[in-house]
Amino acid sequence: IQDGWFREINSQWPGQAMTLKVNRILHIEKSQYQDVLVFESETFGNVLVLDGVIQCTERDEFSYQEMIAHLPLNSHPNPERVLVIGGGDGGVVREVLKHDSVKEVVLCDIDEAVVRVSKTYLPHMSELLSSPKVTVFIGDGFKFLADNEGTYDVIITDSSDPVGPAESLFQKPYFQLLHDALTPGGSISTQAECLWLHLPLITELKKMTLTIFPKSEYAYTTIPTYPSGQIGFMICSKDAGRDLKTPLRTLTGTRYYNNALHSSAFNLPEFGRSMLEDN
Ligand code: AAT
Repeated sequence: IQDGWFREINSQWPGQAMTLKVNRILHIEKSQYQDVLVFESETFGNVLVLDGVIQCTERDEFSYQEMIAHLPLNSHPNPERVLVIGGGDGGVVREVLKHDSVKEVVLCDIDEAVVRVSKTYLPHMSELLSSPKVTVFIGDGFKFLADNEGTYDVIITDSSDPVGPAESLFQKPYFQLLHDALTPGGSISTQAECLWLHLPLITELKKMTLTIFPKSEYAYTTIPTYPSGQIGFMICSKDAGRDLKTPLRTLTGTRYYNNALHSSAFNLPEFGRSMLEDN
């Protein structure tokens, strides 16, 4: 933070940086895993930053949390048990609970500090972490999966970028664990970065996931405070016949997601489509 502005300078997006005006700093801490910062911004509400990277703001978080959750859930015929890896702010759990079929949600974030500060400074995201349907587990998602085979209908990986504690969550052994932790016909979604910045990474993710899952697609959302204003997800299913692009139910209470957008989120601009589909 310099002269009252936070700048997101990082080698993962060289030569550019989102800048937000700071009203006041609410919390600074060095946790066991990362630098944790929460500030009140002038126009985006409270902002959570880990290792200098924006994780969410109160104003635009819904576009990411809704899409990463509803794309896999609303294309699954009957999601009952759901696991969220990362996402300690609770925003994705809030979205998962909008599905009436869901009986149980487990959240596994590596860092208790994220859950703790979110309960204080991001109440609209964290409030449903106390729901009787929700269990919060603090630990590494990679290890958690290895202990829970054949258990979940949908697993959502709401993870930070592949530099830091989330590095392993972008690699093949993790996707094999995800596959094995699903029930038959289960689906996953994972945070899969930005078309404008990370096309080689996304291309690799698509190729790698197709060696494990019969179905794998990249879909995206728009969001002002993530790098380049766009972020996507790998959506994969164990069921070769699953149509991931067609929503099966109509949800109420969303602000970004709707059924038309569900299908169109898979339509990529030509520079992305040709890399991902023609290779
Ligand atoms: N919904 C907010 C968006 C996030 S949060 C990412 C979360 O992943 C953090 O709370 C972090 O503590 C957690 N995390 C990181 N590594 C692991 C791990 N190995 N196991 C479990 N949880 C982990 C993502 C923001 C994306 C930013 C885009 N630039």
